Amino acid sequence: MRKTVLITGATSGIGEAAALKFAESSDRLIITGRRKERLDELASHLKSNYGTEVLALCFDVRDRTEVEKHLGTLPGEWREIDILINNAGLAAGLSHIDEGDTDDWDRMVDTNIKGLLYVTRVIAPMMVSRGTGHIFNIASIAGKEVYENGAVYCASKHAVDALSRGMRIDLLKHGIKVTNIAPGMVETEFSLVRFRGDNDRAAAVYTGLEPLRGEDIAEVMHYCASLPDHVCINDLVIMPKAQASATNTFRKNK
Ligand code: NDP
Ligand code: 8X3
Repeated sequence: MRKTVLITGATSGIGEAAALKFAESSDRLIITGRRKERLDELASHLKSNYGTEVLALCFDVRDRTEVEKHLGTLPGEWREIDILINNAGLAAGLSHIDEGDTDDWDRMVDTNIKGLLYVTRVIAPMMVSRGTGHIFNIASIAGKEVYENGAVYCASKHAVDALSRGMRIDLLKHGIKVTNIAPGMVETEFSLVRFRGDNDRAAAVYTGLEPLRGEDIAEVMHYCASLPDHVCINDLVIMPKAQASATNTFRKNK
């Protein structure tokens, strides 16, 4: 059956791959992000290649007023959201706690935790009123472990992990599923953003191993969403074969 899927952060990486995957099953998509040009390009690609019905909404998840304005006023059937993928997020910088940039900390906390909360606060009541829904929260292996120089990013993803567990309890009686997704290394724009556009530093993260691709995570989420209504995958850690923990990787030619 055709579903309505809302994906935050669909302009690149995991979110974009999820949009393409769900479009394959003729689902209707609400895609969001800050980069309007990318969003519009993806919307027209989805329409012309998959015949997808798409609503593209350009806003910053950190801005509660904007979130409420765009998602709180969805037209007609678009309010019947079956799947919410809370994906928008980022790491900014990599540094010891005594040297970290407090603006970076604000960006991570405001996007990864507060942005996810603002979106959920608008969409969850719509799901509650229909007595159905499935929320995917994109956490991270950084929400299961901590690593040197990553304290604040790891803390933000531990918060997502806790929110997934809390949401699952609060939404239990409303028939809403919550799936926490905790990927290891996925080659997207993630490292480019973390290292402020430094291509060499970003590429080095994936040198000598085969990382996950956005498509791998999209495939898994699509599988979770396709299971019978009584089945919920609560929590998934998904790693490349060459990665055993946040910091243990096996690289060839090194
Ligand atoms: P990308 O940088 O490729 O994608 C991030 C997406 O989030 C973009 O679409 C970006 O859109 C959006 N986004 C970021 N900040 C905001 C904001 N303030 N408001 C709205 N949208 C925003 O990285 P990934 O695809 O890898 O990241 C997706 C999620 O996966 C993140 O939550 C990340 O933490 C998580 N993750 C990534 C891993 C990896 O190794 N890549 C591993 C584990 C988890 P725009 O810039 O247009 O706003
Ligand atoms: C992204 C993966 O290991 O850089 O969440 O934290 S990691």
